[in-house]
Amino acid sequence: MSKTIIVSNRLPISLRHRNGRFEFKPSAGGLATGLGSIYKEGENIWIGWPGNTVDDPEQRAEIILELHELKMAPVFLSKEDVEQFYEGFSNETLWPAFHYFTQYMVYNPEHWEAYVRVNQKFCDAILKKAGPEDTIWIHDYQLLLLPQMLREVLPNATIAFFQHIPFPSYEILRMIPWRKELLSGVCGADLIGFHTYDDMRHFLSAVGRITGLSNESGYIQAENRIINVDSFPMGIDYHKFAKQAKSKRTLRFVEEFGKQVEDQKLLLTIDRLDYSKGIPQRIQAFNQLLEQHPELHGKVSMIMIVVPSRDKVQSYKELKEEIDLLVGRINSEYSTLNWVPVHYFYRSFPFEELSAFYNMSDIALVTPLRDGMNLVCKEFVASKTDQTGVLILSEMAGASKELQDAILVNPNDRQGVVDAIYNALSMPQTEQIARMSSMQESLKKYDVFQWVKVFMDRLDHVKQKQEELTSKDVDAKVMNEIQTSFKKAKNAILFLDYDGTLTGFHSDPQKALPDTELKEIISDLSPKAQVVIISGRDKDTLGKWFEGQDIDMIAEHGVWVKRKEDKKTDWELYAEVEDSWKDDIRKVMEYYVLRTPGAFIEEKHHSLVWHYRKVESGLGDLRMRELFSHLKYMARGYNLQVLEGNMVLEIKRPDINKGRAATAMMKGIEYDFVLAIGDDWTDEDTFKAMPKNAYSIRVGYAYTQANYNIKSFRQVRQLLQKLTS
Ligand code: GDG
Repeated sequence: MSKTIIVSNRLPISLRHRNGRFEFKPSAGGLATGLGSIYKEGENIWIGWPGNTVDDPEQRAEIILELHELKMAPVFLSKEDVEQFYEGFSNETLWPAFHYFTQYMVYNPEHWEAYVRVNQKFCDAILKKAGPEDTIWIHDYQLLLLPQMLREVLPNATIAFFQHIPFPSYEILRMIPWRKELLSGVCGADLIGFHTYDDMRHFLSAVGRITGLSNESGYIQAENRIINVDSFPMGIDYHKFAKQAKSKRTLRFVEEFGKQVEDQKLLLTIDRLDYSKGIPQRIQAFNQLLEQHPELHGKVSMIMIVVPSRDKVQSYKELKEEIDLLVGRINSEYSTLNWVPVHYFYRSFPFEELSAFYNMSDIALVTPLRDGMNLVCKEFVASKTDQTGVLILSEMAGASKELQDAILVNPNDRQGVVDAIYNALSMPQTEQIARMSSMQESLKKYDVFQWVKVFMDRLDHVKQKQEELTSKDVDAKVMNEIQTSFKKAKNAILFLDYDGTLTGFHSDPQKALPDTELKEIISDLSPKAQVVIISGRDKDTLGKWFEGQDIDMIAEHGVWVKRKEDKKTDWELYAEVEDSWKDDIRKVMEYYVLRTPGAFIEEKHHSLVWHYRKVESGLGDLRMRELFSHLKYMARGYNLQVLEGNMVLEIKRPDINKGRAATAMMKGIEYDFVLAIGDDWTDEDTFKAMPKNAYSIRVGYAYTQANYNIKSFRQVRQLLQKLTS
């Protein structure tokens, strides 16, 4: 039976040295809770680093056994791995880049090498456990290369990836020298998830620009399969927080802490020490509030919990010093004998105490400068069981997309944050309850268990979709069948499209000329079958490229034909063409060329084509859409058809197409073998026109009228070589 393997940099436990021995401390994090329903089932397992270095082989063996009992398997990292892969590339290159802190980015090739090496270590550890049919769900930015590493060894495995931190705009990503490797690494997955739509859209745009893989509605068309990219906002274990907030233990802490702060209004902030969390800016906003509102002195204080993190990294050390200084300054300026403005804790608290802080605080001030999701704000809302309290939330946190009933602030707008705190302090209770209950409803519904379920369902859906598309794959069996049938045939005809079918695309269309291999394939085939090159290209180009070959050619989607028997005669017009419409349309197209550097017009006998392959990605699509609607409007008057192709927009008469030309070519002749291969919508007309017994094949994995799909032009060449082998 197939199993599910969860993979993350850290296992949901921490391994600690104590008195020469090791002990495990389980993590109660949101992810561990949500995924508990998966990895604890059946043969499933969680693979990751236990969080400490272990060099002694005996100790390692002992740890493996103990973790096995907990349904986990360790990936051991050396001290150097931790420094270069984790602290280095992950936290000094990817983390700052993905949170838009480019000033902290380190570009160190040794760190990159370690990143590749450690991703490979994870891959090896997984391969020891994984079978070809297993599902592997990889988490987060430390393991971006892993999906593709696994895909290469397990081509049919179900691989999913979820990124917990933001995905930045292409402009930031492209600063990383290894951006292409990183993106190709993630694209080894079948499903790629982010917290928000913005992250997903940034990812798709970067993939398009850097790897050249295009997408439609979140589906990336990779060479041999589709990949789905979607947003899955992560929830929390709502009931755990709601229940804990009402528990006796927590209420006892609430009472105890309450005595110390008396009837002051409390502002709560909880973060891991990180520059992305905007901690200094928050202290400054609180300082400004006290400056502007002396009437609040002694009546409001801030509980600030900062959980130690990454304190070996220089930028984190500096941040810690800055926070210490700011807290010192505000407290020394405003404190009285019975009031301290900021209660600052640089440590973490047990869950019951954390819950007490959530429960007793009037306001949660969650103002990261950038945050993938942020669970603290959700935990605060779930813990407010009497529905009073106000959440102030940064627009830069993924959670702000869901929690629209919070007071949303721009963390860089200090006065805006000050005003938000002031408004929160004076918000009527009825409004607090209305906002809080609405947020609670949503968090209850989309909790972490729902998040896991929706993600897993989506993964099934992608696999099914892939299967539908590959069920028509030209595999070895189909290849043999086509070969046998070809060998038996007495009168065979092959309709072969050119660009994307017999050869790849080139940024300059005139440079995509046939190479020696292709010419040989055609020469080998032509004595044994009627070979028809059926293309949208103009007749002069086709004529020049296939000069001397014993083949038929149909150019411009069926406007022109050149038969092999009349080698000397010129091209024959296959369709009468009326082209008085061209002047008006050309003028419009020229206007769009002037506005779009890189665009150009190609004039064919029966059509005009607007090319945007060389236009800056994004701008090309935008202009094409504009031109499309413009031309569509004009096309009605002339009875023309506007069609979107591969980086082109073509306007032509609707009754001229490849299907019509192919039918005319076969008229009155009995063929006992018919094969048609093409890669885009213009070839769909050919496929539709084929007789029942024909083999029709579409290159790529798009939905098609053809009987089969084939991976790429390379496989087309293999198939054609096989016919004559
Ligand atoms: C990454 C992304 C995304 C904090 N202090 C204590 C404590 N915590 C717990 C909180 C919360 C968790 O730590 C922090 O979660 P966040 O979501 O805020 O932040 P990251 O750790 O940076 O997580 C983030 C997340 O992944 C999930 O996808 O939301 O954007 O950066 O659960 O409760 N827990 C205890 N004591 C503390 O003192 N027990």
